[in-house]
Amino acid sequence: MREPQRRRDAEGAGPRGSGPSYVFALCASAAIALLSCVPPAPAKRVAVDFVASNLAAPAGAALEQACTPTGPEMCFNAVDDNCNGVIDEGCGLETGLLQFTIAWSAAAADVNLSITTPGDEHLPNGRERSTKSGFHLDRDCPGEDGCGGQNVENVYFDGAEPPRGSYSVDITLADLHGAESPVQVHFGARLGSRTVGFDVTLGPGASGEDAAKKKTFTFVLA
Ligand SMILES: [Ca+2]
Ligand SMILES: [Ca+2]
Repeated sequence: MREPQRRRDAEGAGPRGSGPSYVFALCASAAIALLSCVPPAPAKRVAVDFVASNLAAPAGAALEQACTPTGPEMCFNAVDDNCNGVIDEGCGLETGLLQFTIAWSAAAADVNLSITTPGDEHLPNGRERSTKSGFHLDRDCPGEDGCGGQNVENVYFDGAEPPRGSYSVDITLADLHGAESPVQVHFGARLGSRTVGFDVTLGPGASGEDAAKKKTFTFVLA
């Protein structure tokens, strides 16, 4: 007698679980999810009247200068996946004519992104996260900036005329905090209407030398 009872329950569960309303709800939520992960309209092509040259990746890193679209934009990987000229758009990161982004998956590791502008401004500078010329650090991970285990740091320029001259962008391993060494970091840069990037590994190195904890990207804006 127990067997038919169980079967009836199972049959009863079927229509509730796979009926039209369930399918509709599934489609609706899928549609909403799709909407929220579709990137906003392609970045507006803004007039860029500067040229970035002398791009130099750190020793041992291969600079990717040609963007190859791989699909919709993915968040928090510091890659311009859809090659629209903006890194991680639609993910809550700010962007501008210049944008520098690092992403790393070692949750505990503290990696810092910092830049030195042609006017010898340093960002960040102590607790200061903006420069007079218009650069801002909009995320500091890991920490209280909504990192949620997806470590990203992002610097962007919010004006129309970025300072001309030599830039230096440092990627520094501040503290492993128990993470395995070396730490893999992806760096992406938006330079006007194009994006470039490279992968680096940061670690204390066999002899503990500091050089292996800091990698630098340089370029000149003219
Ligand atoms: Ca993009
Ligand atoms: Ca991305």
